[in-house]
Parts: sequence; structure tokens; C-alpha cells
Amino acid sequence: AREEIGPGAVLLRGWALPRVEDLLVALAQVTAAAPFRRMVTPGGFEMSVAMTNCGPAGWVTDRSGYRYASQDPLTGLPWPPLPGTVRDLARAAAAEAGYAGFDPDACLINQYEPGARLTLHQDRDERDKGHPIVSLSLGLPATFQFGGLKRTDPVRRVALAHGDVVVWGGPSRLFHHGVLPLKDGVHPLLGARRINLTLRRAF
Ligand code: MD5
Ligand code: FE
Repeated sequence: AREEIGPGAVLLRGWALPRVEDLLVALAQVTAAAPFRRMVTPGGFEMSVAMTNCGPAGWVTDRSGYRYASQDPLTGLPWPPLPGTVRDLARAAAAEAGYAGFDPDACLINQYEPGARLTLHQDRDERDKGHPIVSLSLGLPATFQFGGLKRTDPVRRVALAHGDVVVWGGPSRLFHHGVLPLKDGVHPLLGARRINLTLRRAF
């Protein structure tokens, strides 16, 4: 079922469910080589969300700013390859949402434990902001917030559950968005956490 939740933003509820086992295997391979870590913002705050990456471009933040890097600063090695399952799923979801030809080079993996949140922001570190963003949710449910182009635009809330995929294209690509503090809970497959894979074209 496709649900348009904003201009150019399409929610595909449960779209990833048939692929969850493969995704968890791929996730374990990535995090064995590039473990989750809590990065520091340019302002000096440690993020509550733990992150890692796979694919040619990895999103990083430290005291010098936000950027995409081809190497993991923790190991000095290239990020682990983008697993075929993840790439295929992102491409199929984008096509289903009307964005055929999407070819991601960046997969940011966010791990939320209870209390972790992402404050309202825009995704602006990608070279060509015309490409959509595909986000895939696993584990505990979260309340996602999305507003508009202006920080002060009214914010809508959407519940995102295990297996949900959202394709953020068109005007929504640059909308402000965030994730409310994760509520306590235990997911049967993921435990006490939510994992979000965010696929982008960065370079
Ligand atoms: C998450 N991650 O649930 C989200 C999924 C991030 C981030 O926001 O930057 O790591 S991506 C959600 C997204 C992307 C682009 C536009 C919009 C939402 N939007 O218009 O609401 O961990
Ligand atoms: Fe974002």
C-alpha cells in the first residue's frame, strides 16, 4: 500500500518485511566491520543516536562539521560495501514511489535506544539534492516528525514501524524532520532499539 504523506513523500507500510532476515544478516556484517558509535556535532555535543555507514559515501560529523567521507574515521578503512539486499530494496522502493533510476551510494545506519532522538533538521550535505532519500525502519516503533521548508512550518507526526519504508522525494526531500525520543520497549527481533537505514545519493 502506497500512502502519500507529504508532497513527493511516499510511505510503503511493511514494504521491507519479506526481506527482514536478509537485512539483519547484512546489518550484522556491516556493524562487525564498522561498529555503531556516537558522533560529536560541530557544536561539541555527543549525539544520542549511534551511527555507522556502508557504501562508498559515509555521513560523519565531528568538531569540524558534517560531511560525507569515503573512509571510516574509526578504522581508517573504506566503509563496508553496500549490501546487495539493501541496494535492491532501496531501488525497488524508489521505483514504486515514482523515482525510477535511484542509485544510492550512501547508507547511513542510525541506532536509537530508548530516549534517543533526532532534533528537527534538513538533509543538506548531498551534492545533488534532486535525488530522493529512502528510509527503512526496523525494530521499535518511532514517532517521526516532518514539517516544511521553513523551520517554523507546522510539523506533522507519523508513526513508523518495523518494516516500513519511506521515500522522500520532490519537495519533501528538503523538508525539516526529526524523530521524537524513542519510547521504552523490546522488539522480538531487534531488542530495545530502533534501526533506521537511510539511503542517499551523496557524491
Ligand atoms: C531516521 N534519519 O529515521 C531518519 C530517516 C537522518 C534522518 O533524518 O538524517 O539520518 S531519513 C528521513 C528524511 C529524510 C529526508 C527528508 C525527510 C525525512 N522529510 O522530508 O521529512 O533516522
Ligand atoms: Fe535527516
